[in-house]
Amino acid sequence: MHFIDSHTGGQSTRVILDGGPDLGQGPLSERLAILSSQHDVFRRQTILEPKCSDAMVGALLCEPTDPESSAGVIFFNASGYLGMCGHGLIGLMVTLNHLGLITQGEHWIETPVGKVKASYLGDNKVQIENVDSYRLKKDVILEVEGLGVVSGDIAWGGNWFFLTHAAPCDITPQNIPALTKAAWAIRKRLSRLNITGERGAEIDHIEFFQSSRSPHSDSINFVLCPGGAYDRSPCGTGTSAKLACLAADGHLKPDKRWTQESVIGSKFEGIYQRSAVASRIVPQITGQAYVYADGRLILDPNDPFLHGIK
Ligand code: PYC
Repeated sequence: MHFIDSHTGGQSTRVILDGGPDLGQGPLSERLAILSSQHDVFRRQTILEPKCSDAMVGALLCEPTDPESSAGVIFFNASGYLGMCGHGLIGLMVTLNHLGLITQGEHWIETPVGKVKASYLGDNKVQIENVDSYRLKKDVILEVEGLGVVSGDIAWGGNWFFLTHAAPCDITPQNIPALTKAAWAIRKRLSRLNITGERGAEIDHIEFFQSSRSPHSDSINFVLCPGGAYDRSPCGTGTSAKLACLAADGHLKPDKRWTQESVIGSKFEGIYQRSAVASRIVPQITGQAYVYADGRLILDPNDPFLHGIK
């Protein structure tokens, strides 16, 4: 299997270019259902240790259904599948440009949660127009062991997020273990209380915020991803969910720039327009990615960890 690795603001993406299972020609949501129900071994072989790491997001490149689209993609990680992935899409676009498969300008990329417009701007820079994003619930109150009362918003930005200012400590690289533990406790509490996104969807991303220490960004975040790894980037879908909350509260006007900084100091620029659907926004996220590896995965049937370390 030919793969290309890149990172977007420090968060890695492994694009698998060939060798994936036959998923048919249906919409990407249907192909994701086939991949997860019949070929999950593909995910485990390509993203779990020892071939990869918990923090990485995999991106299976697929033929699009519409000839007007440049590509289709299914995102996955060490614990399962993602509807959309902002940093991953930026990584995919830079990878496709690196391979000479796309040029500068606008492209449509098909994902399991809808078609996303992505523009390659040159100099490793990509702007994505994410799926419609919205806040589902404001000020959800939880009692969380070790943290006390926590209040946060539930929002959709291509994945489901619980966004809160209730970080137990400063959002700094030194505090990543404490932030991870606290975010995990919130996630477990949400699940125990059966607090979900729409149609019972699990809220599998927890996002802490605090005001920025620098004049070059508006806010710093820490995002816990579904498998327990933290997002090194400011999280494209998480920034979209944040913009949806800011818009719903009237704290950010359409077309006004928001700079989101990650716990390791990388940045995404976000702006939004109002969607045609009431109470929803169309977020645009801009970031940069860098390709750092081009290789082949070898699947040796004698390898005792061929299917990854669970
Ligand atoms: O950038 O949307 C994102 C993302 C989701 C999980 C990791 N990164």
